Amino acid sequence: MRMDSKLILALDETDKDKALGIAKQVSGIVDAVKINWPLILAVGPEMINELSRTVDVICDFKVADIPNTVRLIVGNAVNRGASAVIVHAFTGGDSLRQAVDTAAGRASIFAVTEMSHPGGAEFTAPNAEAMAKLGVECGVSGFIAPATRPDRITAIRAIIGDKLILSPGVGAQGGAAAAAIEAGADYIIVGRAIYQAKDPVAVAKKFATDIRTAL
Ligand code: 3DU
Repeated sequence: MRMDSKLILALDETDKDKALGIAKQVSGIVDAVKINWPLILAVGPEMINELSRTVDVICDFKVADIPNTVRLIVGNAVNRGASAVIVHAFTGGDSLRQAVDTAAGRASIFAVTEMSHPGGAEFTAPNAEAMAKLGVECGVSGFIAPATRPDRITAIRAIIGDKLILSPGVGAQGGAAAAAIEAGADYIIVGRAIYQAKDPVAVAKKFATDIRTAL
């Protein structure tokens, strides 16, 4: 995954033509496109193949299952062209290791520590540090940490050394790109603020500028 703008588009648009159009428009600005169940369920898993021909695709499947099912999900996503897959860390070391082994250098595995919405403070936040430690032991490439609580990005950074932090929660959820970068995030994930904008290119450029300025 390249590291130019450090901006990742969360493409939760469920109309196929609109989704492909926005991805094409911003593909020169963002470093990757993250896709999630809304787009996969509305359009189909071939979106992974299609998008990955022109841009790095992160499959945000938040995989949370037994190792065998993790293997099947991660393997299918990677075979379709995913550059990275997001998994939950709370499933434990065997499932996390299985994700890393299945990706086997062909793709990155990012583990969710603490979720960005208010409910993320209930169960994920109190366990985030332990999940980050486990993720490091299991060899994941990086972590998902909340831009809505920048201090928590800093707490995770203190545990994971130079592993990557991808940070959602900017824009529609109220977080700010600059604050997340200053707290230690490597990439900012932005969805609705870009794909629902009248001018997604202008908004993406603005976020890229915010990130560059904060570095
Ligand atoms: O709120 P936005 O529209 O910018 O989208 C954020 C995306 O990141 C969306 O796909 C959501 O499912 C994902 N995400 C979080 O927002 C928060 C997390 O803790 C993990 C993933």
